[in-house]
Amino acid sequence: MLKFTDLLAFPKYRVETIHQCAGSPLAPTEPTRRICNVVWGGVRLNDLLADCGLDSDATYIWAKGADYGKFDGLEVDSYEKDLPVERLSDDVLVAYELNGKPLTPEHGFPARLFVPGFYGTNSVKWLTSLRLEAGRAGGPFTTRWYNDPVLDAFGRPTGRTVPVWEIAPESVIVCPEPGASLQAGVKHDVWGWSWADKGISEVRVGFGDPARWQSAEIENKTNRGWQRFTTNWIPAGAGKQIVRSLARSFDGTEQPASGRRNAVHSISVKVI
Ligand SMILES: Nc1nc2c(c(=O)[nH]1)N[C@H]1C(S)=C(S)[C@@H](COP(=O)(O)O)O[C@H]1N2
Ligand SMILES: [Mo]
Repeated sequence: MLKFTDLLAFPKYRVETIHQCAGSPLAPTEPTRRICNVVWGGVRLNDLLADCGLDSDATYIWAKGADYGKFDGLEVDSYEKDLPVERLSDDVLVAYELNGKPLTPEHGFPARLFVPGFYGTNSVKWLTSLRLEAGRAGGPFTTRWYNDPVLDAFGRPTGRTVPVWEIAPESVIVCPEPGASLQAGVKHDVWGWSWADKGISEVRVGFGDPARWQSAEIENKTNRGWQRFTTNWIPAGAGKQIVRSLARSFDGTEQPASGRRNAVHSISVKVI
């Protein structure tokens, strides 16, 4: 049993990281692009486990939050997720600060789990218990929801599922804004953010024909945060044009064109 003041007695660490919602577990393929880049402060889960001793049979850490209620017609007595022990590293926190300030109630006060690079659903707020277990947690948030269908090379379901853990490669164009008017024949800056649990190895930015999409410059990954990409574009010809960005992560995974939560995003601009 740990009190909040006991947590504060451990060394405090900060981790800058992306924080992304995977979207509704009832619509697992729908893109949400609910993403931010923030700094969490708190205690290393590794330090807490070293203090209590890691059971060698443990393969998962079950984390429970204080909230309960009805979701999709099912009465649930607590929000519970599980984290594979292999994911443990010094960046996994029991966080009590967000951007240098105490957590607010909606973000998990007094303390929450935070797993950088994993979708937000895994970072249990209003943390009440952590347990070392030899298998996966049996509640609906780990068995019924948050398990994605695995597709084959043709995009057909294989019947297998994979837990919603690592954040897949994704990118959004920030500039130009959707609907912007751009002058033809003039060089325009184009930039945006890209991110993936594994880090981004390439972002291609597309104007029209995919064969002519160009590689953007990508900021180096120095932490678990998102990476800025930059390029430029001299539009030719007047009219509506679609601009797209496509990110690839270091494990070779690319954003799909459609049908997944990390599908390519496009914006429409007006060339004048
Ligand atoms: N206890 C608890 N923790 C939770 C949730 C929840 O419903 N209950 N939602 C999860 C989901 S789906 C997301 S995306 C993040 C959102 O964290 P934020 O509100 O700090 O952005 O919290 C996660 N942790
Ligand atoms: Mo979420």
